[in-house]
Amino acid sequence: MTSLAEFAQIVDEAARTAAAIPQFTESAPLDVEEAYAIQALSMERRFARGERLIGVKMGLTSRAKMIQVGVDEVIWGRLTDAMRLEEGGSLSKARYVHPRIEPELAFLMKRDLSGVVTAAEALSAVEAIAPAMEIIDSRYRDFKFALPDVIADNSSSSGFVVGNWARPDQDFSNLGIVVEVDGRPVQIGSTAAILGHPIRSLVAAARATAGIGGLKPGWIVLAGGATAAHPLKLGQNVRTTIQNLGPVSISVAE
Ligand code: OOG
Ligand code: MG
Repeated sequence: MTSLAEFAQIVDEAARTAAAIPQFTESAPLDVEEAYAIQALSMERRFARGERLIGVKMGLTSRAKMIQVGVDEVIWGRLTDAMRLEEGGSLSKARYVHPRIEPELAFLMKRDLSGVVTAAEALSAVEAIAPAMEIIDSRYRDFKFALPDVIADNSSSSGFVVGNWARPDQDFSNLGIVVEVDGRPVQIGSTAAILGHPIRSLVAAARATAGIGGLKPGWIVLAGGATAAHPLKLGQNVRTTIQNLGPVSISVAE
C-alpha cells in the first residue's frame, strides 16, 4: 500500500519535473479527506524547499469548469510565492506538462476570514479585487482525474498572474470577461458564472480553510475559472480583460 506521504512525494516530483503520472485512484481508493492530506503533505515539501504560502485558489466554482473536467464539487488548493508570475511577463512552457489558462477574479485579504461567514462579512475582509489568470497543469496523464486525484494534486494549480488591484466597493457580481489569444477572443463569460457571485467563492474559501486557520491578511484568493480553461501553446500571448477591472496578460515562452 502506498502511504499518503508517498503519494505526496510522487505528485510533488511530478510537479517539479513536469512529468505526467497515472491517476492515484486507479490503484488506491482515496477519499476526499485523504486527498487533502496528500495535498498538505506535498505542499509541505515545497515549503521545506523555501516556498511561502501566500493564498489559496478555489476551483470548480463555475458550471463551465465542472463540465470541462467532469467533477462537480468545489475544491481548493494552495498558492505559493513561487507560483506567482509577473503581469505582462512570460511563463516557461517547458516547466509544465500541459498548461491551460483560466480567467479568474482575485481577492486581496485585509483581515482574517475563517469558518462560516456571510457574504457581507466576506466582503468587509477584502482589501482589493483584480483581474487574474490561473495556470492549471494537472500532473495526471491527459488531464484526466477523479475528485480525490485533483485535490491531491493541489487542485491542478501551477501558477497565477494578477492585474491591477481595484477597490472592492463596486458591483462585481456580473462583469463581462473576455480571454484573447494573440488578440483573438477564445472565451467569453461573466463573473456571475462563479457561484452566481464571486463573493460566494470567498465565503466557500473561508469555510474550506478553517482547518488551517482560515484566510490571512495579505493573502490572495482566486475565485475560480469563469469559463472553460484554454490550452496554452508556445509563442502565444494571452490576455484576459474583466469589465471595469481591466486586463491581465502573459506570454508563453520556451
Ligand atoms: C481543476 C482546477 C479547477 C477552477 O478555476 O475551476 C480550477 C482542473 O480543472 O484541472 O482551477
Ligand atoms: Mg482555477
